[in-house]
Amino acid sequence: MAKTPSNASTRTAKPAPTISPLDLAPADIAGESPQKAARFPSDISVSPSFAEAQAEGGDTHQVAGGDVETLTTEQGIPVADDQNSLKQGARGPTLLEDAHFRGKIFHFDHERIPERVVHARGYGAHGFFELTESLSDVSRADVFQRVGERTPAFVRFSTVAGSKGSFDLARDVRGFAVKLYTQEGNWDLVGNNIPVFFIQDAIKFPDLIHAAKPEPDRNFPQAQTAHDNFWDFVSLTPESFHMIMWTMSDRAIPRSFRTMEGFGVHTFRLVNSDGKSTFVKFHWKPKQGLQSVMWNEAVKINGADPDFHRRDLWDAINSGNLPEWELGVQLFDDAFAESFDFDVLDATKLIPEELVPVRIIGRLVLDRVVDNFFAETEQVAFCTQNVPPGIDFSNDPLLQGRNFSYLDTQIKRLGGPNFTHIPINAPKCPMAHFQQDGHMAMRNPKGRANYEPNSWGATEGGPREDPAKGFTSFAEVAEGPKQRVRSESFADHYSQARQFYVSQTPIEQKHIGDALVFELSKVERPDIRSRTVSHLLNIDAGLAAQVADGLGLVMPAPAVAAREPIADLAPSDRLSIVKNRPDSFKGRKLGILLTDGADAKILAALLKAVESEGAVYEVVAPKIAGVTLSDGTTVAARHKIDGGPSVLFDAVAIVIPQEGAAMLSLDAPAKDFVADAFAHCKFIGFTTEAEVLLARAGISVDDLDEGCLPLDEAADAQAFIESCRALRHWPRELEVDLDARPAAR
Ligand code: HDE
Repeated sequence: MAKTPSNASTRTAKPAPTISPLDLAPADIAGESPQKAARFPSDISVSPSFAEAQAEGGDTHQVAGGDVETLTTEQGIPVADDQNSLKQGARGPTLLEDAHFRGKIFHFDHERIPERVVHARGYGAHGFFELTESLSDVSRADVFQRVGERTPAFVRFSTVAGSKGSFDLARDVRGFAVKLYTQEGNWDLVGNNIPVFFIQDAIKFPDLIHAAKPEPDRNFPQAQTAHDNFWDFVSLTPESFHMIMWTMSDRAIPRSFRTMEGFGVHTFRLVNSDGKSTFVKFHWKPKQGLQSVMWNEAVKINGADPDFHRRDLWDAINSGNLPEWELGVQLFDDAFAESFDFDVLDATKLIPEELVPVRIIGRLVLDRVVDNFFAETEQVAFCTQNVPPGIDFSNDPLLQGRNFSYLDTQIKRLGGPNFTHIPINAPKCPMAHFQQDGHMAMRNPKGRANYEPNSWGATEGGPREDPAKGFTSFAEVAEGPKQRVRSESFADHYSQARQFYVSQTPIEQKHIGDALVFELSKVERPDIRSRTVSHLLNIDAGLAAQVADGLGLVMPAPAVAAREPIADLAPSDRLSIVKNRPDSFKGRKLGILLTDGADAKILAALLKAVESEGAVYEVVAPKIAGVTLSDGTTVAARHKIDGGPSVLFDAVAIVIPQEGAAMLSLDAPAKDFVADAFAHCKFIGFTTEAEVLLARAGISVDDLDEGCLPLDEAADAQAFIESCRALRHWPRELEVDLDARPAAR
């Protein structure tokens, strides 16, 4: 249970140790800020009244001594006064001689580095990869040899279109970039949370990204594809429609980084010690299960907590609720590749798990947040071409293009060729080479020999190549005329888009249709809307009808397909989120709305049930100081009601007495709390007295469904939390949404 509010304020020079939000009393959360401590030194001359005012406010100036480090310049020179620049007289000009002042401002002026052109907004964490099944039969990669061995990892999740300061719940693809510091060099698996991509050839990437980003004349909209340029481009690029089905699905609005799958997307190769190659697709499967939010919810989360995903990851790791994924591989040979309906080199296609099962070979656990966001998350440099011996590329033209782009982009962003000297990018295995000098060189080769071959002998001559251990490319034979061409085998653009759509549950299909209607309703040009729907006709007539109806559009003719789509590909259950949800509320968050006089026994039972489920909770109350329960004990709040809307929680419990219900019935944010939880199909537990509030929020007794559970007595708490395992009560959506199609019922 949360603690009683504490008035103790801590003032230390070092940041306080990280603690779970559940452990925080309101005073901690409000943050008696350490920065406050050192604003004015005691020895500067300010008018007595001002100095007195500061003293009364409790400001103290902390100087070095005891445990406190001495502040220095970047040259290591101790600093005596960091509050005042050097002046000629108290009111005179600032002197150029003030090296500390100039050094500090100079460094500040250069604090920003260019943000990533794509995937600018991201969040990273450290962890490890542990091999659970050897892959030594198909790959010589050191990381795949010894079961039980752990390899350090750094993972960065991201959105694609938004800038660095954009919000987390954009409808967008999520980056899922993993750096494994293996004993034979860094392996960067720079993937996404969607297994296919918009385009087939890297030469179209700048066009795709230009079209998705804010339009160049007006510089909006930020972090969204709901605008003319994006839909203009994709509606002229039919190969994008499989990916469009995914980005319009709930995959593009995940509940958490922890509840997303990750995919290497391209076909790669594994190569064993005999030089034999096996094709591979990589999958990360979240142990937390798949889960997304609803679009209306996403829009509101972006306002209530733009950092929703990064905060979730930070809190989960710091509270010991360690996010975990399994690494799976789909292995196949040339014979399968030739028999498959599509080209395995085409990144707009996936291989259904029903055709090639995913073999689980390891697990990835994130167990440590970064010490410093800039040093680690911002400076981490992923490069698709970083693969150790035993892993190799296929000829996927998208992957081939990426292998150029990532190195190039790091040089621009990190300022020179020595970005591997930055700790987050440095391999954790021995390194020896003759590359030298350049900006910010940290570790030039020692000794006299900086070239090879040389005759300085084994100890002084430096490193030598190792034909047996070193990286050798798979000896694939490439032939054919030099030409700019798209392979005929890439020509089918709609069949897998349909397969994805028919693999969804009705409610997920509805969400795809709703998302298309939403996005296209933001498109100003009717011809672009119409052209988009003409492609949908090649995917599913029902979907096209839903979208045309939602837009009030006369149905266009179907787009001309480069190849006749296959209409009867078997549905794949693995492609649905709802079919792959966990049967647990573990790691999810319950929002508990309390007012003074709330039933202490019901609350205690609720917290016990939450704890035994492995879930977490946060208290929402009229005042941040918290509430006094029916038994006189006090409970701290995590949020004031308007700062903790129900969109921040997976389910809500409303534990309020009669007076509280009467009071909250007059409060718009409290009514929104309830109405949104209901509209977003959340499980709602409520005391009988809370019915007044529910009614005022527009939920009458007749509206109450199986997702609304009574909390009349302590014994009801367990059943309520067990119901929450279903995560959402989806049947409700068909009752509360005007856009609900009869087809979805
Ligand atoms: Fe990227 N991509 N990309 N991409 N990508 C970048 O590299 C690029 C593609 C992905 O957290 C950039 O360091 C091209 C597919 C992730 O730091 C840049 C093409 C997939 C991240 C770049 C693609 C991705 C990036 C920008 C078409 C999923 C973030 C900054 C051929 C498999 C990594 C940077 C991080 C970042 C280029 C397509 C995933 C510009 C040219 C497909 C997760 O180099």
